[in-house]
Amino acid sequence: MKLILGLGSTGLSIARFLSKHQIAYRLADSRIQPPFLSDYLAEFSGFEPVLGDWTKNLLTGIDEVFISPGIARTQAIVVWAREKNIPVTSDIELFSRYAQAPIIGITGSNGKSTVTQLLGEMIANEGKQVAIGGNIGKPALDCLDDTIDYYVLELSSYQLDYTQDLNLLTGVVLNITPDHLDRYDSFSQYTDSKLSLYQHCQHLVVNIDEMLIPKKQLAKHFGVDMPKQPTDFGTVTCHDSCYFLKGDDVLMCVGDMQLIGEHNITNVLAALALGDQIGLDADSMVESIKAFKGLEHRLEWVAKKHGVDYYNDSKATNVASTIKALNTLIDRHENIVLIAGGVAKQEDYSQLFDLIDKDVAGVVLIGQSAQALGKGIKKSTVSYADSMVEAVRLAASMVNDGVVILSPACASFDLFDNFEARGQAFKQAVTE
Ligand code: UMA
Ligand code: ADP
Repeated sequence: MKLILGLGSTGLSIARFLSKHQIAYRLADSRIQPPFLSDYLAEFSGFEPVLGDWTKNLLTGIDEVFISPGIARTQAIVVWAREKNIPVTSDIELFSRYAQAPIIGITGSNGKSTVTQLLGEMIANEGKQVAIGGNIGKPALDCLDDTIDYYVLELSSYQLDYTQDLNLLTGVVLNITPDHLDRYDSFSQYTDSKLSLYQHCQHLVVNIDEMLIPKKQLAKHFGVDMPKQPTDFGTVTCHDSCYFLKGDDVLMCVGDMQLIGEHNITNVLAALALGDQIGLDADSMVESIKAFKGLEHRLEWVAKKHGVDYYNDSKATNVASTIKALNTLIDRHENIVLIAGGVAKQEDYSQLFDLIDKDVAGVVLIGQSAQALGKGIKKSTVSYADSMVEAVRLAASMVNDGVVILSPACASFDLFDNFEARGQAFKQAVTE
């Protein structure tokens, strides 16, 4: 019998899959009211999950544990399973055992969802059936379908940690900057987790600008410079305009894409390199890039009100992503007010504080880390707010023309269910 741990979207997808294949399972969640309980009971009435604290008895008669990514490796149940030599496996590995079409894997600290979505749109633009899933939201097992030509999976380090076997046609580690350090013993352990993606790839796609990502022979490379090989992707600047290149061939002007920010140049290069690796046509990929508006909650322009542009970057849950967002706007606007805060993730915020003091006129801080973050900011004006509505009102009062951006550099779950709810609250406060 299998044991499913966690009744979130992953646990529910595993239960669906095992039921469909008539594989017996037990399902357990350490919470009494897990988030997907009512969905599960509506679909599987009569199969009561085990709710509440986990004991060793849960492992009796179990030959494999399928675990949700949110459950840490240090949890006693994981340790007990390993002591009993019971494999602990991710939904991603289970998915890979059954997927018939090639799988492309995308990981990294930031930019995963953007690249996953853009590559998916490139594949669809060639008339192929594509399923996009994994950490981006739709569990991989819910994507399984015999009509699919390609699967594009966003993979988190949590998912990779429980994946021993995965058959990826190609994949990329976009970048590695500190994140989730509450879950890892060290940054180096987190780095190893991200890099483990390459163990599973037949063909590697590598960002040559990233110091922490080892250069690989026989890989397809991309980076913000002239490509060294005819099959690599890069950029060139000529007469003040920047162009995407494959080898020496100009593909398109960077200014013709709708995405803004240097980080998105890298994201587009990654999607181009992956698309090329699986044989997509360059002209068709260029069409997709030009049409791509970006995802909600990622440097998303919301509205202009009384001369002030409002941006929602709620998905910026770590320091690196907020720095990228600020640098993008600093290049374009004089006055910037930042709304930040939430649950800080044991990161070093000093680089962000320096940038704020240098180039950000004012900051409004929210959430449980607000006071701690406020102590690090020395020159910019700092205000504190108890709600998003108050934060937006305060931010608006601090700027006449310029920009207000929500880019929290923190997780959302102190005040909101998730980053989407936080972004929606911001947009609602702006538009109302
Ligand atoms: N649970 C326990 N005991 C614990 C911890 C959790 O029983 O000690 C239970 C919870 O009660 C809950 C379930 O486990 O019922 C939740 O599982 P989960 O946290 O793994 O969440 P899922 O709903 O299965 O969503 C997961 C990913 N969540 C995490 O990795 C935390 C989703 O990524 C992903 O979209 C989904 O699988 C589908 O693949 C979210 C995320 O925040 C967006 N990811 C992190 C990130 O992007 O930074 C890694
Ligand atoms: P992920 O899925 O890895 O969280 P997203 O594409 O959802 O990545 O973007 C998350 C946040 O990171 C957004 O705030 C976005 O503006 C920022 N971001 C996107 N791409 C990059 C990148 N390559 N480097 C740094 N920050 C990025």
